[in-house]
Amino acid sequence: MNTVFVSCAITGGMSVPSQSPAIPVTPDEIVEGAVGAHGAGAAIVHIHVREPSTGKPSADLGLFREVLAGIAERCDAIVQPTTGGGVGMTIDERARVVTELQPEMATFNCGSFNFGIFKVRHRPEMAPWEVEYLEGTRDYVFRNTFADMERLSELFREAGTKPEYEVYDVGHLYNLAHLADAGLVDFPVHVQFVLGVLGANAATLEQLVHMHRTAAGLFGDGFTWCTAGVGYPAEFHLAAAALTMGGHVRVGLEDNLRVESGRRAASNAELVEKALALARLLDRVPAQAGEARDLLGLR
Ligand code: KMH
Ligand code: ZN
Repeated sequence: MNTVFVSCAITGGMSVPSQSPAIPVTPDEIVEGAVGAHGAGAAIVHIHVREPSTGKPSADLGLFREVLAGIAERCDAIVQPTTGGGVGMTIDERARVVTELQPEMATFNCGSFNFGIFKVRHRPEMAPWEVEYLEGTRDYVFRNTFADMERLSELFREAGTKPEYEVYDVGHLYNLAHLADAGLVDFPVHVQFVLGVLGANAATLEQLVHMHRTAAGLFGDGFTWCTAGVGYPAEFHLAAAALTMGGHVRVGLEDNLRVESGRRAASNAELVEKALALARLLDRVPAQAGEARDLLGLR
């Protein structure tokens, strides 16, 4: 309970690179960002990939292969690719990273919902595709139907990959309970409370407590959990709440670009350092990747 791991979401799929020069784009930059985050104390690195020439979010298996191998060569972090993908990707494209590369862990999204990033400020330096990508989310549903989730559950099991269940709203916990009732879930589960997405639940203490209480009612002590607050200061407010309540913490440029209210983060490592400083102030003991593997029951 006193040990805490920090996960770092390195680049993301629901942002465009002109939002910050710190967002890693090429495989080398993503590997560098992950190794830096791990060096700063992150036990898990959460990975999306982008087309190297444009920075557009991608689900290309070759890019995932290159990035996962590059990180594994240089550090011991738990490498957790996404199956969330980005706008316009099918569930089969999104799942291939699990079926083909069999990572020890990957994300598993627990419901369909609107996922709007159109309120991101348009900057003059944005390429036309970036503005189009942001604006396109006015009409975007992040699709994770029951059929998708049932299929994905089987694929995770076949691959021996542990899901990190991403819940963005309280109903997603009931979807997960439904999958458990159908025998598609192995306990203990690891749940990520992702709060602050436009289209899902808010990044407030009240909603975190409500969702945590709901999870405890559904799963008893059969779950570990983490928070990912989207935006600033949500990322660090939820981190502080999780540290206080016994949860784990995710930070990273996927979710938030600022390290202080008036200052953009220069790297993922800087966000990890701030999360770990908070952890130490609150007497939580940071876990290395090996201890996080034990906590999560990874192979
Ligand atoms: N993009 C985040 C809001 C995933 O990659 O599967 C949620 C996320 C999910 O990280
Ligand atoms: Zn992600």
